[in-house]
Amino acid sequence: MAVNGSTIREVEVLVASPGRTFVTLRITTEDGVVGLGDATLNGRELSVAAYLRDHVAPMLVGRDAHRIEDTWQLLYRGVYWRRGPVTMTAISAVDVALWDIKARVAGLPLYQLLGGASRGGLLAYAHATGHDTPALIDSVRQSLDEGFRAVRVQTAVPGLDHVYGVPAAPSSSGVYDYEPAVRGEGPTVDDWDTRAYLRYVPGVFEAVRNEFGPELPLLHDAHHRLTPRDAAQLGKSLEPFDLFWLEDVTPADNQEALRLVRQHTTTPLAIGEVLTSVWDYQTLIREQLIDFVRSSVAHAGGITSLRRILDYAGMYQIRSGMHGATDISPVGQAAAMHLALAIHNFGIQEYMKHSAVSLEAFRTSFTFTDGYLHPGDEPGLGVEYVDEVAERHEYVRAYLPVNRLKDGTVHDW
Ligand code: KDG
Ligand code: MG
Repeated sequence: MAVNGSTIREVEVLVASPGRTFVTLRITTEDGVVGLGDATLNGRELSVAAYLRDHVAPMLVGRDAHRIEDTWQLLYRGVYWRRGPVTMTAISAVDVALWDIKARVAGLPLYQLLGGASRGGLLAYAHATGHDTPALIDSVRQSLDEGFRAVRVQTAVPGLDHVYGVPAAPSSSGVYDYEPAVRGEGPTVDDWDTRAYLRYVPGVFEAVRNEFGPELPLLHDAHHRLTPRDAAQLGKSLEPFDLFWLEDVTPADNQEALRLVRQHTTTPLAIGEVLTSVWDYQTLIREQLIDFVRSSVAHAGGITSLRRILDYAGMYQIRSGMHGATDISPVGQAAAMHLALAIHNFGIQEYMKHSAVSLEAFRTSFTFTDGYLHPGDEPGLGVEYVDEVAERHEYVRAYLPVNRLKDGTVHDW
């Protein structure tokens, strides 16, 4: 292949733990234009790093960085083994890095290449959490004070010691970071009791509604832990509190499970942060079993692929609600914002702020004003990777927690 300015000269896989672990792909062209992609797969980070370093990088060097669609197809169809989070996270990182390069060469913010802005800003939701209802109400109020206009509500459940979405110990900061409490030898253990949860949660939403009134959009994440019947009961019992969405009520592996849930409740449903391709959504979208697509740019094959999913969803009035927890790096979050600004069927954007140390390693130009995000107008994604800072934070192995029932049985987390 003849070398020209846009030929890929170098592909680097950068692994560091500035506050938490991120894997970042950096592609550089012969002209010295640099593109970044987020390759972080929480708790399994090194598998994607190896996939990229050992298998993908050698294929990319010498290719034209502008051939984004062809590169996507090469890495998807061309390897025979399709889908799965490791492959799709690797493809995502390459795709986003190439879009970053293309936009930097054009001298335009990426959203301009995706069709331009469809709105002025992106309604974002915060995470609120508490060990009891007064603490949760304080946490919601804190989010509103920070400017948020939509809030996800997670709560401890009496009788359970460690529950998804609630900090390990009562803490005034209320921070829950999806970084395991203990880095190192193995996962920490959460505990679970569906009946206790189903009894408790409606009262929490009643208290939050009573405190903040009917307008505030409220969201909740059941994090894959219910059967379809349990999920139907939860959706029904939350109807009086008018949720913006109820997320991941059943394990996302089984699309048909949502049929039963849908038949029994009008509470809007969001699903998909572990789904990685349009095929994972085929039944969910075609049968209109969901209202929001939760996949992230970082795990569902990048801008090229998530846009395909969202265009398909748009035909069925299903909107975006891209995953934006802190394990999506600032690169992945910026990519989400560019895509979300451009598409027509935007719904809401999750926005968990990164720690100060993470934001020293990634210099971002996106903004959060009065509850709305904007990706900014720097050329490309608008994110710079600061090697000197990242290199000071060596990789530390970490695990997501596991979830067990009272008798010790492993349950969905
Ligand atoms: O890596 C997993 C986390 O990002 C996930 O558990 C967070 O469910 C989540 C959410 O809705 O942000
Ligand atoms: Mg979730």
